[in-house]
Amino acid sequence: MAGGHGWFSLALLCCCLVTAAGQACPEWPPSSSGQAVLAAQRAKAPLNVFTELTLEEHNAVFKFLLAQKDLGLSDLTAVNLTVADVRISYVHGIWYEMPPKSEVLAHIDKKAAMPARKARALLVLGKSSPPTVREVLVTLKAGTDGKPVASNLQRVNIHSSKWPEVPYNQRPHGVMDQVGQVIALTKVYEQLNAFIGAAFPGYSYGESCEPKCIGDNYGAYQWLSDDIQRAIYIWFFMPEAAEGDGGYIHPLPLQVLAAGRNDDLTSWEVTRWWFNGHFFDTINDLIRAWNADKDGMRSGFRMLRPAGAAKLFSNFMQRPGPRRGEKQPVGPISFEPYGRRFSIAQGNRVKWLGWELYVGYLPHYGPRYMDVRFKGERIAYEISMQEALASYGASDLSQANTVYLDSHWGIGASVRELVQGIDCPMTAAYMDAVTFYKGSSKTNYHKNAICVFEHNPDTPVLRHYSYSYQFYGAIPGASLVVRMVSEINNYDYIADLILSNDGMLEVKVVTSGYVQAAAFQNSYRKNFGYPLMFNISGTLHTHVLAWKVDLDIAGTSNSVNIHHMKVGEADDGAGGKIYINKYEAEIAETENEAAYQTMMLEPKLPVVINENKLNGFGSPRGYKVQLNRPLLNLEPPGYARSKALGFMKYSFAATKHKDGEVHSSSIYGQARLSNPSTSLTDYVDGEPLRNQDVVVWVNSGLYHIPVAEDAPVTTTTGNMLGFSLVPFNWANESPATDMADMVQIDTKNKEVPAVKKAVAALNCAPGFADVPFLESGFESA
Ligand SMILES: [Cu+2]
Repeated sequence: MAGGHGWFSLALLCCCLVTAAGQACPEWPPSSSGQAVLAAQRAKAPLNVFTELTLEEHNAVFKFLLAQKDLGLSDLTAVNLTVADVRISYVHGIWYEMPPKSEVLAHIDKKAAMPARKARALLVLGKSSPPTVREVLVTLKAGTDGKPVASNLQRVNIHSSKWPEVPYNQRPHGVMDQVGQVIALTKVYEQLNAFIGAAFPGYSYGESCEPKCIGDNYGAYQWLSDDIQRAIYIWFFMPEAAEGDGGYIHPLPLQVLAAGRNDDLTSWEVTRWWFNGHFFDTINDLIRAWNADKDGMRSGFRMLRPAGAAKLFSNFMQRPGPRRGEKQPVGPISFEPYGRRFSIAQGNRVKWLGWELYVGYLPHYGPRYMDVRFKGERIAYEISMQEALASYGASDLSQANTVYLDSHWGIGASVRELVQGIDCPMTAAYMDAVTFYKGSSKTNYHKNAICVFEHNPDTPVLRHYSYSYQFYGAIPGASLVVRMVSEINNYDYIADLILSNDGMLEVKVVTSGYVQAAAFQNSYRKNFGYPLMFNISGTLHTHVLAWKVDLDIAGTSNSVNIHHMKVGEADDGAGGKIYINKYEAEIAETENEAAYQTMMLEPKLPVVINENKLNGFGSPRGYKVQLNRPLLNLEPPGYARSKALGFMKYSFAATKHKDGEVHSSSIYGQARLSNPSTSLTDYVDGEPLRNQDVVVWVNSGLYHIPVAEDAPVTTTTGNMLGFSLVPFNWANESPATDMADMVQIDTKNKEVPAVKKAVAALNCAPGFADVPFLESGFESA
């Protein structure tokens, strides 16, 4: 945000000088309406090799797939699904198939023709024999009318030749799973409704439940055994006082497991019950125990509900009473005195102060940024999100078994329109996203789902005020943010790519939204979480975000130079021994030497370098990979459910680029945690890494212990995950030194032209005319 006092006060002394020199105020440009400007640009932009599939391309692929009669695909929007449709065949997802890196580089660096545009589609083939899940490629070309036409269906492996297809019951969660859930609950409806009426007087469940209804919601699902290949954990909630989506924190102490023993939906049934700390195999067992008041489960049960003003706790609405900041309801806002300093060309290519990159996304994995360049040189070929994990701890049935791999649920497909001025500053420009995912059988057009804006960090990026009052020099900080926000049901992930004017790049994700809550039990205080309200609690969960960073430092021949932090010895000047810190820099010879997790006990600073390209002082040019919050998986090695969590086995891993090693996690892990089609652990297999095309895999996470302040929704402050890429002998000095807004003042020359230029606009900004530059003056003491 603009408007830090230090910056403006600094500006205004100079601005008086500027005024004395007779400079006029700039003419303010019209307010930036990125959407209005860019919508026209986007419509005209020709496709480039990094353009994600357009609306028309998605629709062309879908139409082409439906026309392949041998696939027997149905358009789910045109079918009235019945139980008999358990084996329906449909398109679950469509996305752009990025061509192999070698083809892309030949095109963008050596002017080879643009590789053929292809789409990848995920097909759930319930009708085929045996039923299966398949991925196919489709080629896209412009038809005679210029509109895209799809052709040439190719079957492709899902990950490697080990995974030509995926077992049908490992398919992504789809509408038929919800049908199974309804069938299971319908079988026990009478008893369940009777129990709900007894345990929660006045409430009922099902179609004629009005006016006091109990709702149900499904959480994670799992492949439990070869016998039970689809199982969904369901929890019940009370939707009262839940305006603003607050049902997530009104759970009842009632949960069930609904499971299908084979792919016959009519076989689905509730196989396990949990009520307020007690487990049962059948509803009749539960009712019998309730009636007999076993272990005091009826006489000791009190369901306290919030009343009056307390009802607001789950309700994300404005509170009554005095409010802070009421007289000044808007804080500092961004202002671009000379107009926008960034541009978006070709619909997806962002340029700003020497930075250039292509913005994209995948419907499952989320944001991906391609061909990231600084001062004309490629820094990274690809920076992309790979996974967002939320894994819960609790002693109940549903929370304990909740492991979400959000790529499965669609990180990129869960974006929404961003709210101007709140989600992004008023100066932001917007880009749309188009996705086809989650078996929706339609292309979803997410307007203004990506925003781009310049941000004033209000801290100089370089700064020195001489001790002897002789000199002041500073370069204002400046950063460009590309932002996408995904709402994965209850949770919100705000994902930023942040570029700085000194060549640093940061990836940052903050979280908000509702916690997934459970019935609070006193034992939870010590292990799983604190009450949000009476008998409601969130439970401990781990968030882990994983990324792929394909760095290209001065070309694709790179190595990983690991600075191992050590203790050494030195002389104290009097013949005594002192201990000092030192590093031992070692270039990793193999992938295994560049994959590790012991960040705290054996500190390491990994740098991706080009051994053959030196800076002016003989150091290999490089970028440091700074892990901002790495997190380890505490589950015991070999634990079956950890197999799908391979992306968090290492805090840092570097592998040789391979076209077949595209992602560190798999959308097919969720449905069977013990058998993912992709795992980072498979990539670290001892290959030589020196002078290779290095790809880095990092994660960042936090332990979220829910507390009262998580209501109504989790705060973004403090919940930051990410990593940074920092120039490390990449240049000969700070790359920020060529910024035009450098401010330089010395006692001999107070009016250097750079000062005038940088501060003229600030002088003209309303409200700052009388703010002195330095109250004590800039004189020798
Ligand atoms: Cu959380």
